[in-house]
Amino acid sequence: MHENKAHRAGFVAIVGAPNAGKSTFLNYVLGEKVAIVTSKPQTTRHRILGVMSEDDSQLIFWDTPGLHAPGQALLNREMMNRALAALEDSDLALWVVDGVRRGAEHKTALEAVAQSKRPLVVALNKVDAAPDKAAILPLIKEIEEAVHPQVIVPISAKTGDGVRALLDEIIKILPENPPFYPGDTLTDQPERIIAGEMVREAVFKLTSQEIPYSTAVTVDEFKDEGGLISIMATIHVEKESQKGVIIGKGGSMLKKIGQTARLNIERMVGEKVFLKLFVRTTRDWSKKKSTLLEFGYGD
Ligand SMILES: Nc1nc2c(ncn2[C@@H]2O[C@H](COP(=O)(O)OP(=O)(O)OP(=O)(O)O)[C@@H](O)[C@H]2O)c(=O)[nH]1
Ligand SMILES: [Mg+2]
Repeated sequence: MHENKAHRAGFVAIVGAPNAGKSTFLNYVLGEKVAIVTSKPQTTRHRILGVMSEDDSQLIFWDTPGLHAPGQALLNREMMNRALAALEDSDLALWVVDGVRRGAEHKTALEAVAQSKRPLVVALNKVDAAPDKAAILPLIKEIEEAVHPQVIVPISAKTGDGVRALLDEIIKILPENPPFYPGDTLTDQPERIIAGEMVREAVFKLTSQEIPYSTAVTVDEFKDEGGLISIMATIHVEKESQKGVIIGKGGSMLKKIGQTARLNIERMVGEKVFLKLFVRTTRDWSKKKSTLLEFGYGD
């Protein structure tokens, strides 16, 4: 720590519509994959803490589920509650906006950040994919007029473009505080939980329609056997017919899911992994408080 410069630290809630790139942003700033990322909306289901420590600052991020109109499903209401609670618990709201494509949820997100009393910073994401850079100027103006953020920074969470400038703007706003976490803290997610998430990510990437949204993963065993991590996990679906889709013809889909997840888990733990997957029908798990709790989606 430099003696002549105050140390700043605080909690930053990363909020925004589903698929805006919130988890991609968190992984980029941490330099590690702690949150799963897919091209499908509503990938993130709970809040994930990520800590970035520098000499004079500590940014404590909450990655959150995408803000959306939750409808009837209990899981989706829990997801919205997670995101709004993170906003509530933060010193600053970082609203991640998809700079290329905005769906109906853009308005839901806008309303939530407009209601929040936290200082607001906007990251206009995916500028690497914007076909016409000039087209983002009207969007910047629109957001400025609607929510009066302290600053709007165009970024690419994928390439890292603009991210340093964004972090510096955030640090300027954070209160003077000593660090809240030891400098080597990265996340509150144990490897065991991230491993389960990586199985869920593989399901999201390899299946379609309602299947990803009907899936939850529990890790039944996570054992370090000296040079080999042995993991047993269960993929829960809501209906018997979905079980067949996850298993696939002659077990081919389950095999693909397992291979995809295993490679990611091995990258994370830096060791060989043995991954055994089971598939189980837990009828209507996303609609019942008890199973949501059991699968880690409740309070
Ligand atoms: N081209 C481009 N794609 C991006 C960028 N950031 C994220 N993406 C892609 O956008 C998709 C969604 O990214 P996520 O990080 O999962 O988005 P999210 O906001 O966490 O989504 P939810 O968890 O569903 O709310 C993925 O396919 C990412 O690869 C970016 O800066 N540029
Ligand atoms: Mg996410």
